[in-house]
Amino acid sequence: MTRFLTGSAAALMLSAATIACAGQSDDGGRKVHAPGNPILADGEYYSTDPAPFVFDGKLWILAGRDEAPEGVNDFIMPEWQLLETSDPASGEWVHYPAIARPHDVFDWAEKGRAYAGQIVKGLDGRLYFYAPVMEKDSDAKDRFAIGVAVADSPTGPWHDAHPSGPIISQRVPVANTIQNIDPTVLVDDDGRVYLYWGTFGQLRGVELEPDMMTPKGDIVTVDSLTGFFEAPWLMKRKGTYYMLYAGNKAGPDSECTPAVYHACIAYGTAPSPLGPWTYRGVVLKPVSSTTSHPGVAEFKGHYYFAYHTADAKGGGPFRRSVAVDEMTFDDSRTPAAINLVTPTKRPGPAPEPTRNIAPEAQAFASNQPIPVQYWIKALNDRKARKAPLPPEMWGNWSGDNPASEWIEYRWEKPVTVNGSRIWFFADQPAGSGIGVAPPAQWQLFYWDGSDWAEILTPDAYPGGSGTFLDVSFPPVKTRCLRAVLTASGDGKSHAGMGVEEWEVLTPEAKKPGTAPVTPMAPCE
Ligand code: FUB
Repeated sequence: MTRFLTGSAAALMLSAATIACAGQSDDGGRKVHAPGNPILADGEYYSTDPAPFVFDGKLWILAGRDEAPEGVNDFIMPEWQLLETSDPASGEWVHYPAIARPHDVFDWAEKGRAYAGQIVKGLDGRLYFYAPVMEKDSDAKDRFAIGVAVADSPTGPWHDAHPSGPIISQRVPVANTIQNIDPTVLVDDDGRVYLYWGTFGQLRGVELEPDMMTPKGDIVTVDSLTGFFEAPWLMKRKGTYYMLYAGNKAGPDSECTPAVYHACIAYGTAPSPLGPWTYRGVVLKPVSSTTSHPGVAEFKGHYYFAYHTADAKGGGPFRRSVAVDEMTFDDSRTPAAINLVTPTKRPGPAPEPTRNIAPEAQAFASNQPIPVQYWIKALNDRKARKAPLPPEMWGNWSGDNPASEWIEYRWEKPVTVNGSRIWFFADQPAGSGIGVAPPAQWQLFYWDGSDWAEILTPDAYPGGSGTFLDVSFPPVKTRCLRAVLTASGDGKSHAGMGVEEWEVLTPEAKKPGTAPVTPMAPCE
């Protein structure tokens, strides 16, 4: 959102950025000043799965709340919360924590798992909240189900509008085997109501009766939206229906993401609410959290695109935070195309000088194409995690692993370096011939202008995993640096190898830079 600010306003806000400006609003919310994304950034409240809507002349965002302790890889989500503003560009928001909890609203639901919901204004003028929750007494293999609550104000009180149970589950309205979450609802201009939902590549849609909760007609299965993974968002503009969604068509040439477990936001269009749907392209590139989740609302002549990232203090894949940026359309195309959204961030403190110049290089590896569960850019993303998810590292496990592999950095111009730190991932002990184990050995080589030359260190290259392993050496000047990794094993079978982070150090610390975008030529 910083791109909405004038220079002087941005400067003023920058000086205030480190001060948490929270007071009390008239109706009990907490006033929050957000000089950019994410809106809640101090790590006190994480916010996730945004679903924006307009009510009473204000822009509201329904959000879940991530509460996973650090290092826990699970969606610990006890409740829903709201953000409200009269002007997103002002950075002035009101935050309403804990507006609803699954077991408080739905007698048939258990505590926790307050996943991605949506609030829409019904045909009777009341607000309807479509909430994925877990059924507590169900023999379904997957107990996720979609309930509907009703209220007259976004902050509630919310009551179960369908007390007999969920409107969608593995048992109702027809037996199914999918995970029934991520509902999105559109009330069309003609008063008809449509619900879509789904995850893990399964997208379903159905019309609802004017009561906003009774399914009407057949359920449609959508399989024409390329790479659909989850998080559908249904909207309509100028007669065209748009479906935004989290997609993960992984592979080296994917315009979405090269790694599974990362998602872009993609979209398709349809001439009518239940399809047929045509894939149209990418709206948002992968963000810093492994999941991505879209929501859009038109407010005062602008379209606002809400999503979540891991950019708040202490953030991560299970500690996500809501961000908002403007979304625009290219009306010269038919149907109008959604322009790629440029994510913006709040101003941060000036980066500390560093000796690590790996982030200024492009990373390559000998195992091209990299298996889609890994991500080469994780090598120099400045993040080493105690409990990484698969895409948060480079790796080579394939079931038939080679005896050695290399990873390489290429810089635009020669650099002088005299140290390096590497963090290996392992799920097997040293010496293993299966799984992912610390390499039996690793060694650095630099391109000396005509060949790869070994880097000799005064001490042996240290072994291990789950922590940085440091080496220092007399300075060398080079454009390309390689780490050659020898796999552990018994000579017949080799373990795979994984690297979470690989730093390369210059003699003196300096202001951090970024990697060039155009592909770096090899050293030869
Ligand atoms: O927040 C839990 C799940 O993560 C949502 O249901 C998905 O859309 C993803 O954002």
